[in-house]
Amino acid sequence: ELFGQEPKATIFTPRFEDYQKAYNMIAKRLEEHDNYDDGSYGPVLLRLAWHASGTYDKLTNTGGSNGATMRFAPEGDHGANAGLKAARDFLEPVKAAFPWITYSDLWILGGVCSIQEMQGPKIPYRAGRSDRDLSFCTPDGRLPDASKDRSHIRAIFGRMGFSDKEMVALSGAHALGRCHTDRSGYDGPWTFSPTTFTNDYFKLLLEEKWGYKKWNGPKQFEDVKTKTLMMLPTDMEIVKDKSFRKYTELYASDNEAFFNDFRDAVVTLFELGVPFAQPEDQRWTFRSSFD
Ligand code: ZEM
Repeated sequence: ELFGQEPKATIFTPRFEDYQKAYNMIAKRLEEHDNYDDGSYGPVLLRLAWHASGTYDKLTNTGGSNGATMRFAPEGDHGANAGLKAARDFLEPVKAAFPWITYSDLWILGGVCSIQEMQGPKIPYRAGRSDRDLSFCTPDGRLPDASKDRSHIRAIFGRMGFSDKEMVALSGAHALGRCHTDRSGYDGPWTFSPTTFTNDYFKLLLEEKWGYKKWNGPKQFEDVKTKTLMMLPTDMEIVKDKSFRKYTELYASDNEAFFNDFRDAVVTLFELGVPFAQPEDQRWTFRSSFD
C-alpha cells in the first residue's frame, strides 16, 4: 500500500535513442526494398514529408506537418498527393513496431532518413507532432502546380514564409526521384542519379540544352542531347527568373552551400506550424546507416 503518494503512472516517454531505432528501421527497409522505381523508396518518402508540410499557411497558421491529415480521404485524394500511398504504406510496419510514434512525426522522420540515407546533408529533427482528425484537412490547391510560372511559385512558397533563396534551395530536391504518368501526368527523372542527393539538378538546368518534349502529355522539357531527363515548367523558372537564377548558379557551383541551405530550409519546412516542446537548440541528429 502506498500512503500519501500517487501510484506512479508508467507512461513511456520516447527519447532520442527510441527515435534513432525507428530511423534505423526505415533505413533498413529502404535497403531491403530496392525493387521499387529506380531502386529506392527514398524519393517518394521525401515527397510525402514535403506534401505533409507544404500545406502550411502562415496567415491562418493552418496546415503543415502537424496532424498527418493526408491519412484521410479529402486530403489524401488531392491530385497533388497521387501516389503517396506507396510512401505511407511503406512506413506502416515502422508504425506497428514503434506504436508510440505519431504518423506526423513518422512521416517527417521518413523524409529525414531518406535524405541522409541518399547521402544528403544531416537533417536535425524535433519530435512532438500530434495526429489530428479529418476536420484539420487542408483545402485542395495549397501545393504547387508544376504547369505554372514564377508568380505561382512565389505565391505558394511565400504563403509558407520562404524567401527566393530558400525556394531555389528546396527545389534542389528534384535531384531525386522521377515523375510518373499515372500520378502527376509528367514523365521521367531530373538527373542521372535519382537515388543520390547531389546538386546535379542545378548543374543540369544550367549546362544542358532543354527543349519541349514532343508527346501527348502535359507540357514538359527534355534534355536535347539524351532525351532521357526532364524538367517541369516550374523547374525552368528557376533559371529564367533573374532573382532565382543567381541562387541556381550558386548551388550549381557550390555543393556545400547547397547542402547547408537545403538543410536549413528543409528543417524550417518540416517544422512549419508545429508547437514543439523540444527547444530549437536541442534538435536531434540521427546516425546514418553508413556512419
Ligand atoms: Zn516535387 N514534384 N515539386 N518537390 N518532388 C514531383 C516529384 C518530387 C513540384 C512538382 O509538381 C512535382 C518540391 C517542389 C516541387 C520531390 C520533392 C520536392 C513531381 C512528380 C511533381 C509533378 C510526381 C509524380 O509524378 O510522381 C513542384 C511544382 C514544386 C515546386 C515548385 C520540393 C520543395 C520538394 C522537397 C523538398 C521529390 C523527392 C519527388 C520525387 C518523387 C518520386 O516519387 O520519385
